[in-house]
Amino acid sequence: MTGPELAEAGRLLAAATRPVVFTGAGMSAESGVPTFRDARTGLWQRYDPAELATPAAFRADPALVWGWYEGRRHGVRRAEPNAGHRAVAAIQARLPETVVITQNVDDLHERGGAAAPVRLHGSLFAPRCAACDHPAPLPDDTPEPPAGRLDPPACARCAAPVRPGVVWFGEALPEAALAAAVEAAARCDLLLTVGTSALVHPAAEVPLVAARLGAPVVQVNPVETPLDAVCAVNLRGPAGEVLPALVRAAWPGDVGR
Ligand code: BV8
Ligand code: ZN
Repeated sequence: MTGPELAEAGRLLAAATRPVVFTGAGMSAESGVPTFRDARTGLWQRYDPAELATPAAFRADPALVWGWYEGRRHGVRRAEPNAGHRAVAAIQARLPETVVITQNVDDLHERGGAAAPVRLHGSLFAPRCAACDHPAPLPDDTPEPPAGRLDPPACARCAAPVRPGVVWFGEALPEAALAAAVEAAARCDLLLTVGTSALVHPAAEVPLVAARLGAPVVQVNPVETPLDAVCAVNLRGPAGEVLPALVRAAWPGDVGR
């Protein structure tokens, strides 16, 4: 990727001191982690993810939902951070006040070198009791992903089923994470939104907070999204290619360092 858009985005990044990097499933697509829209294979492909990712689905069929999440966790463990994740870490290394805010439940930002992303929708690696919230140990890894339903483990404290540590539709986001995200977006001098369709709320409002307060918003996405209108620059391409090019455009001197 070259051209005036990249040069302009590079200029905005080089001028920033406290950027926000806001990411969605597209950030991990090139690592082989399916985006939310196409996150279902096998038994689960006949279910709408927004249906599966709900407390009601877990109550109705805990083994179906637990199996789905264990399959996703299995996949993420076998995935590697991509050049996009590493570029985000490079931005943070260059600008220590960078705040990474993610909707993703994978751990690829951390494995890509980014420090403490703000997790709006939880993590696949933080199971807890569905009744008493007692943290539960991660089940051992298995050579093969679960082929179908898988009974969730029982809570060590109250024996209720253990659930994935993610935020389901209809559930409130973790207050501290949402507050940190809104605060970072309100004080940022650039917001980079990467690989999100910006359809799920309240997360989708984070880039709008930055735009409303006058910070330039730069979008990285191969296709148009509802955020296009508020963006100073739209970089149409995959994160794993565009983000390294953006870092090179911002800090040409760093190439090869
Ligand atoms: C709540 C964890 C209330 C689980 C997730 C306002 C308006 C309308 C609706 C609502 C509203 N407020 C609330 C709602 C309801 C609902 C909602 O937003 N529904 C939507 C569907 C309309 N929101 C909720 O239910 C939220 N909770 O409101 O609670 C409440 C309040 C107080 C007290 C009690 C209750 C909770 C929402 C969180 C749900 N959990 N994830 C799990 O992962 O299983 S959401 C999940 O879906 C993800 O985390 C993410 O947020 C979303 C998927 O979006 P993306 O990440 O953007 O992925 P997607 O596949 O859509 O798009 C990928 C993009 O990447 C595409 O644009 C593609 O072009 C691009 N791409 C592809 N490849 C690449 C790429 N980009 C770059 N590079 C590439 N290589
Ligand atoms: Zn319990």
